[in-house]
Amino acid sequence: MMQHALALFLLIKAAMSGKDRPPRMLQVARFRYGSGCRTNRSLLSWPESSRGLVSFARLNFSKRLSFMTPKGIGKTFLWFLASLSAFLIPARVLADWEVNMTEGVTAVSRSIYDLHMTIFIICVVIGVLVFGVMFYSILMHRKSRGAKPHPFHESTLVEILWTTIPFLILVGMAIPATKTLIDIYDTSEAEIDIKITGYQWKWQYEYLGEEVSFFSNLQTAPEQIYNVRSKDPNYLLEVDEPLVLPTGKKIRFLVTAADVIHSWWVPAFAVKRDAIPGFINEAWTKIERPGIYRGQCAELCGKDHGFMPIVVDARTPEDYAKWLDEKKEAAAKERELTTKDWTMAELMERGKKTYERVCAACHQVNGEGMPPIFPALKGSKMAIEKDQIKAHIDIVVNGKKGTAMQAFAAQLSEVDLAAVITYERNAWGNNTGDLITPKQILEYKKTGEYKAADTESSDKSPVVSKPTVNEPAINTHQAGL
Ligand code: HEC
Ligand SMILES: [Cu+2]
Repeated sequence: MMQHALALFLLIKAAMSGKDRPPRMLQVARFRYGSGCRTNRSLLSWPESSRGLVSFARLNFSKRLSFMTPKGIGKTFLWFLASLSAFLIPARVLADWEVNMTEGVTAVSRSIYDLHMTIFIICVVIGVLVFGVMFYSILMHRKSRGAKPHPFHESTLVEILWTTIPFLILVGMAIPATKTLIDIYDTSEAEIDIKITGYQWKWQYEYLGEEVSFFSNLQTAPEQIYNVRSKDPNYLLEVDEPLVLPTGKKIRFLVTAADVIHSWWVPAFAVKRDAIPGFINEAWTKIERPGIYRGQCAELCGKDHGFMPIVVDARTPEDYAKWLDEKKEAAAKERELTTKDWTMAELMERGKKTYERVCAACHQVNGEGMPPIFPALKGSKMAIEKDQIKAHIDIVVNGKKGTAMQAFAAQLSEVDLAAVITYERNAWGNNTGDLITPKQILEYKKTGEYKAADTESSDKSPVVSKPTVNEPAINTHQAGL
């Protein structure tokens, strides 16, 4: 409110600054047409001749354009700029005037901040000195004051001075900068390794050596995005599963991407590292205070680039250990489920949930899709014909390149994959009776082969007996890295 009132006031001022009082107007007219102009005198009295009329019209014209004098233009422009900036700066920024970079919550972020301030102050001092001398010289030694240039040539002293002084300043800036830079890149002796993989449009976090891995998706409701509902304070900065990290431990991030280039950025840690497919970039942090820290993907990565936020939940080492144990337990349970013998009813129940959570956005809850882009699964050949089972598993596990149908191998567990495929083959009247087990999915992921269920197959060698069966899902993913 205040801000708009201010902007309006400034805008009116800008418009008014063009109007001049009448006496000045005449001066302006003289200035523009020359005092030697013959018509000027008759113009000051009432114009009688036609020539006078023309001049009068001219004067009126120039009255309207009086702000076109150099001074008038400058004034109008300045007021206009002022009102424009009042309009453009969001009220929130005016409220808490926060223009500097954040200090952050790590030693590195603080040393980056200090470095930034040091260099900034050096620049300000240099700026004030140089411009001070320059403006002083322009003002005090101007021609109208009778200043005479000093006619000297090639001063060795001056040349040495203006070479060595900047050189010393640069060296003085390079020393703290290099120290900070070396610190930023020193990822040695980390206690915890987290592999971060950027996907269009989500992040995957793997706790290396802990067999814990999960995806972190945007949680902001579409109603907020489409302005149906008012926006939360952390609009577009909320995820379903934050990255949980302990405080006081050196954590190394191994950053990569699965599709295009992303960038993992959390300002409070001063960590911003490009996530590039096929490369692993390193970064590290040591968080001092527990809390929730938010960040974003910082590399334009496609249409939902703004929809893949980062949330870090920093906890005390004890709380972190507890969380990790729970996560591990859940992961172990999940793996046990892979080898369990599933019934049709169990798979259907779980498949329905997975389908509605992951697939329904495109294929719709009723399985009818949105042809022609998102095919219907209800009655689809792939979902009902027996000899298409392998193709069905393949498209869900590996996706289809160049379409929105992505590979779900790394995103869903074997159980979820088996359940969702079973669900698709039996829901919405696709009553095939086909039951796809998690074991078959695991086998398919490893060998690319699909074996029909034990009852139909003569080859009875059970997949379970293979020692590799208990490998966590993340290993199959890592292999593809
Ligand atoms: C982002 C949108 C999207 C999501 C989410 C999605 N799909 Fe798809 N799906 C597609 C598109 C697009 C195709 C068509 C690909 C093509 O051009 O062949 C497709 C094709 C398929 C097909 C082949 C259908 C046929 O008859 O050819 C199956 C099966 C399938 N998806 C299953 C799934 C499952 C299971 C999930 C969830 C785990 C899922 N999809 C999630 C977009 C999606
Ligand atoms: Cu991204």
